[in-house]
Amino acid sequence: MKRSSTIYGAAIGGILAVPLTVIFYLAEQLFGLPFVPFNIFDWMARVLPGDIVRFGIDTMVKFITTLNIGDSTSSTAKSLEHIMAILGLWVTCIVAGGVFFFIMHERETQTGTVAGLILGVIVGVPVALISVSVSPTGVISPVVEAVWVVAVFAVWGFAVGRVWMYDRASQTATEEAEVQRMDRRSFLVRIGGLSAVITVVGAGLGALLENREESTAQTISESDATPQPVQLPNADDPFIPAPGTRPEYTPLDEHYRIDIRSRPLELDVSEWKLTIDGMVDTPLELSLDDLRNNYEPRHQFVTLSCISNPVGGDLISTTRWTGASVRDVLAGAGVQKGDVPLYLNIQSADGFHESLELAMVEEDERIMFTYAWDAEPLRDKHGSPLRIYIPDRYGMKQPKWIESVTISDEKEVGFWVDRRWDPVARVKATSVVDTVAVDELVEQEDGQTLVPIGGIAFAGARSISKVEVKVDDDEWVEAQLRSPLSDKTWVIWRYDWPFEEGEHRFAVRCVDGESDPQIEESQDTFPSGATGIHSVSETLE
Ligand SMILES: Nc1nc2c(c(=O)[nH]1)N[C@H]1C(S)=C(S)[C@@H](COP(=O)(O)O)O[C@H]1N2
Ligand SMILES: [Mo]
Repeated sequence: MKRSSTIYGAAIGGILAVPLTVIFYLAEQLFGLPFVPFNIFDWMARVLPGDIVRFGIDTMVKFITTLNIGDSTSSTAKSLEHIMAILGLWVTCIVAGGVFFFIMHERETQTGTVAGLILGVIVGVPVALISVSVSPTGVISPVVEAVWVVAVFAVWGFAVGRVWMYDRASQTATEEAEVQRMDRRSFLVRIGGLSAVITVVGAGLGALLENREESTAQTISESDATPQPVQLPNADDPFIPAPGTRPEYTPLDEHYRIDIRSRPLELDVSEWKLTIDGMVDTPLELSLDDLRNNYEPRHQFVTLSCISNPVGGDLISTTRWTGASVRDVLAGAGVQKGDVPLYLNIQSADGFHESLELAMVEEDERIMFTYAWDAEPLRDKHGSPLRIYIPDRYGMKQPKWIESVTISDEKEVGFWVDRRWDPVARVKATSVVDTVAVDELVEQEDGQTLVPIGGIAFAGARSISKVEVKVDDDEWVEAQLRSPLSDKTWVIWRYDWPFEEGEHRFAVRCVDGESDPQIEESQDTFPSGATGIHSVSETLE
C-alpha cells in the first residue's frame, strides 16, 4: 500500500509537472518572465565545479559528433541542454510528488490542500531564488519573478494535495458508502488527459507567440537598416575553392553560438548604456548611438573560434565585425595612469566577465567595441547590443552583452579562467580538410585526372603563410592559398591530387604568418585549445 502510494504520488507529481512547464513557457512568451527550467540549468552550469561542467560539455559534444546529429554542434548542444533542463524539472517534481505521498501516507493525514501548498512552497522558494540569481539585471523585477515562480509551484503543490485527498477518500471508501470510486489507473488517465490538453493548447499558443515575435523582429530590421550586402575584399581572386569547402564568409544564420545561457539575452537597446568607470577622470555612459556616431566606425573581417572547438570542429565562423576602437573610447574617459599596470574589467549582463590589460588596448587599435556583424546590428544571440573584439584570442576572452568596463589596478579573473581554462587563450594554429571532392574530379588535357581537396587554415590574427597536404605516406606538398578576407580570418586552401584508386588518407598542416608551424601533437581542447593534424579517409573508384 505504502509503496504503491509513493509511486502513484511520483506519477502525479510528474504528470502535473508538464502543465507547470507549459505555464512557465507561456508566461515567458507573454510577459518575458523566466522559463524556470533553463534558469536552473544555467545556475547549475555556473555553480558546479568547472571540471564537472567541462566533463558534461565534452561528453555532449562527443555524443553529438559521434552520432552526427543536427546541422551544427553549437545549436544541437543548446537543444540537448534544453531537453536536459526540462527533464531535470520533471524529475524534481516526480521525486517531490513521491515523497509527499509517502509522508502523507505515514502520517495518515486527511487534509491534503494545506500540505500540498506547503509542498509547492518548499519546492518553489529555492527554485525562485535560483531563478532570480541568474536572471539578467533590469529585464524583470526580481520580486515579481520570485512571487510568480513560488505561486506557480504553489498551484502545482495544491493540485498534488488535492489528488492525495481524492485518492485517500476513494481508497478508504467502503462499498456501502457508495462513494463513486475511481481506481487510480483511470484517474491517472483522466488527469493525464487534462494535462495533455493544457499542454497542447499552451505550447501551441506559446509557439505562435514566439513565431510572431521573430517575424516582427525581422520586419523591423528589414525596414530599418538599408540592406547592403558586405563587399568581400578578395572577390576578384580567381582561386576557386574545391567543391565542398565550407563558405569563406559564414552566412550569419550559420555562425556558431556559445554562451552560458540556455536562451540568448534580449537586452532593450533603447535602455542600454555602456558604463566606463573606475580609474578614469570622466566616467562615461554611452548609448549605442553614441558609440555609432561619435567614433570612427571600423570594419574588420574576423574568424572567431571557440577554445572548445576540436580539431576539424564547427565552432568557428567568419563574418565582418563593425565597431569603435576601444582605445578611442577610453581616450574620452581619461584613464588615470600611474606606475602599476591597469586592467579593463569587463562585465556582461549575463554574469559573464573577463579582463584585459590596458597596455594591450593602447598598443592595438584593432581591439574594438563591436555593435554590428555582417552590416546588421548584432543579433541577440551574438551579444546585442555590444561585444568586444580582441585579435588572436579565443572566444572565451571576448564578452558579449557588455554592460560595463571598469578600469582598475586589480585584474578580475575571467569566467572561464576561473574554471581553469588558459588565462591568455591565444588561438592555436589549425588546419582542416573540408572536402575530398570524389564526385567532382578534374580531367586534364594530358588525360590525367585530379581530385580536388580543400579546406581552411586559421591562426588567429597571425595569418597563414603556408598549407601542406600529405596523402598516405607521401611527402608533404604545398597547397594553393586563396587570398584571405583579412589577416584575421581563416584562409581557404586547395590541392588537386593526381587520382589513384583505392582508400587514401589525406592530412593537412599549416604555418602561420610568423613562420611558426602548427603544433602537430594531438592535444585536447582543455585547457588551451586543441592541436593536432586533421585528416580524412576517402575511397576513390
Ligand atoms: N557575455 C558572454 N560573452 C561570451 C560568452 C558568454 O557565455 N557570455 N561566451 C564566450 C565564448 S566561450 C565564445 S566561444 C564566444 C562565442 O560568440 P558567438 O556565440 O557570437 O559565436 O562568446 C564569448 N563571449
Ligand atoms: Mo568558447
